Order: sequence, then C-alpha cells, then structure tokens
Amino acid sequence: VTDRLKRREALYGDRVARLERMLEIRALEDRVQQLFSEGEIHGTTHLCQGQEAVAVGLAAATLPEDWVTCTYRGHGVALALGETLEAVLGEIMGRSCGSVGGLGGSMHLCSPEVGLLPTFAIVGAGMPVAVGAALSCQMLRDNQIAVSVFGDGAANIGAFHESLNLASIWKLPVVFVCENNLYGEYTRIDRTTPVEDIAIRAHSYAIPSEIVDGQDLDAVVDAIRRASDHARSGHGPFFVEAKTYRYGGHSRADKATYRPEGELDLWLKRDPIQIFEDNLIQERELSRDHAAALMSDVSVRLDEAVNFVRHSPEPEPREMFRHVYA
Ligand SMILES: Cc1ncc(C[n+]2csc(CCOP(=O)(O)OP(=O)(O)O)c2C)c(N)n1
Ligand SMILES: [Mg+2]
Repeated sequence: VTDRLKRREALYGDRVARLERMLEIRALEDRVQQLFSEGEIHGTTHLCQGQEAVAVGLAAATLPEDWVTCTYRGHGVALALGETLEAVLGEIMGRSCGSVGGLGGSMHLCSPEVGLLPTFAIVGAGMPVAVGAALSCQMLRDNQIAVSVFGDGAANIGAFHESLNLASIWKLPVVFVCENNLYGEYTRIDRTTPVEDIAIRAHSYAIPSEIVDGQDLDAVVDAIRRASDHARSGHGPFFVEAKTYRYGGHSRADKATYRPEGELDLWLKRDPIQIFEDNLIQERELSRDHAAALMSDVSVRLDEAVNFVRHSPEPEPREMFRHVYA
C-alpha cells in the first residue's frame, strides 16, 4: 500500500515523474499487445496508447482518497493512480499477484488503496457507481470526490444521462471525464452521435464543462484540477471532455482498417509523450540524455515485472468462492 501511495504522490508537482509514468503506460501497453499476440495473455485486451496524458493528468490532479471508476480500457489509469506494474500485468495475465488476485483480468482492475474502484466492462456502468461514491462523500462530509472516466460511446447510454441528472440535482462532488477518442467499438463517432462535443450534453443537466486537449498533459492537469476544486468545494459536478485518440483499434487484433487514411498519422504527430517531453526539454527541466535514461529504466522495470508475473502462480480455484457473497 505504501509503495502504491508513494507512486501516486510522486506525480504531484513533479513533471518528470509524470513523463516517466506516461512512458511506463506506453511500454506496458506495447508489451501487452506483444504478449497477447504470442498467446501468453488470454481473453481480450483494450489498450490505451495515445491516451496516456488523460490517465496521468487525472492522477496528478486528484488525491489518493478520491474515488475513480474507469472503463475496460483502464491499464493506464490503474498505473497512473499508483498501481504497480506487477499488479496490473499480473491481473492481465490472470496470476495471483494481480490486483484482484488474477480473478478479474484485464477489464476488472481494482485498487481501492489508491482510489481505483473497479474498471468496468459494461459501457457506462462506472458512471452511476461514481455518482454513488460521490453521494457517500457528500454524506460523510470528508472532502473526498469521485471521478468517472468513460468513453465517447458511453454518452449514448442511459446510465450517462441518469448519472449526470442525479449528480446535478443533488450537487454531488463528482468529476465526469470523457475520453473522446472519436471511436466506439469499430464505429466512428459521427455515425453514432449527432454532436461533435460530448460536453454539450452536460449543459442540459446544468453541469459546467470544459473541453481540453487530451494530448497536452499540462492542460489536462489544469482542467481536471479546476474541475476537482469545483466539486470539492461543494459546487456540485463538473464535466471535462478530453479530445484524444487511441492509436490501436478497439480490442485484440482489431487493425482498425475502417479509419480514414491518414487520420492515425495526424494524431501520431501530436503524441502526448513527445509533446510533453519536448516541453520539458525546452523549459530545461529535462535533458535528452535524462529522457533516454528514463526510458531505459522503464524498460528494465517492465522486463523485471514480466519475469515476476511469469513465475507467479495462477489463483487456486477455491479463491473464487472467497469473494462470492451468497
Ligand atoms: C452496455 C454495453 N453495450 C455494448 C458493449 C460492447 N462494447 C464494448 S466497448 C464498446 C465501445 C465503447 O466505446 P467508447 O465508450 O467510445 O470507449 P473506447 O472503447 O473508445 O475507449 C462497445 C459498444 C458493452 N461492453 N456494454
Ligand atoms: Mg471511444
């Protein structure tokens, strides 16, 4: 627990630590893709390369005692919040060292000690849970808030609308963070959603909102900090829409051939890690050598984690029953 909290706290105020965490997320996702294609990971994977700044930004702008719900595309958010490589990869590979003992898998990460309520496989399902967590924060008057991370696809789910409405009418301390990456499952947003900005929908529930460049980490941190200050000071919910892009397809082996030619290349030119690294170098907070050293440290740590997880046992079948209530 102490290690996880320390990892979380490292992000506050330290921009180099934020860069390092984004590198770690990217490296993990690349490795998961490789391990999946080699048959070492079973089930499915939903990767977040391209969206690292949203994950790290929200972790840097909130507190470990805040509650976060996230989608099945949650490896990055779990790492950003402070979960360790061993616990995330262990869960993805179904080993007992995983964050829920290997029983949940890639889509069901959970780490209450750093605020991560489960990640949810059902689109939109984390939103009412975050609203419930926010209700508990309000009743306990403990200065905590809840954060709900969801995709653009969730904006067409009933739970999205119910969650925004209830949060607004009860003035609950919740921040809604929409990762608008332009795609749902194999479908571009303009074929499913008649508005370009999901944030417009917050307006109809009288919730203030902000649209932020999700590839600019500093901008994400600032926006989510404004949103969380608003929620924490008793003004009710706030809605942040981060415009972002996932480099890969929806899941597993989806090559995303349905995307228009050239679209991915345009987004690769605005890579959140590259943008932030260049900013740090320009502002003399980092040298090229230091950046390269961070990358090789991450690589070594990841190799060690893969090795550790490979040698970890699978959970005993009877473990399943420990978590069944009835
Ligand atoms: C209620 C529900 N309907 C359908 C699905 C199948 N499904 C899984 S992910 C997904 C697309 C969601 O897209 P978005 O919310 O934009 O998130 P992204 O995958 O882009 O991060 C769909 C339709 C599901 N898991 N849950
Ligand atoms: Mg999407």
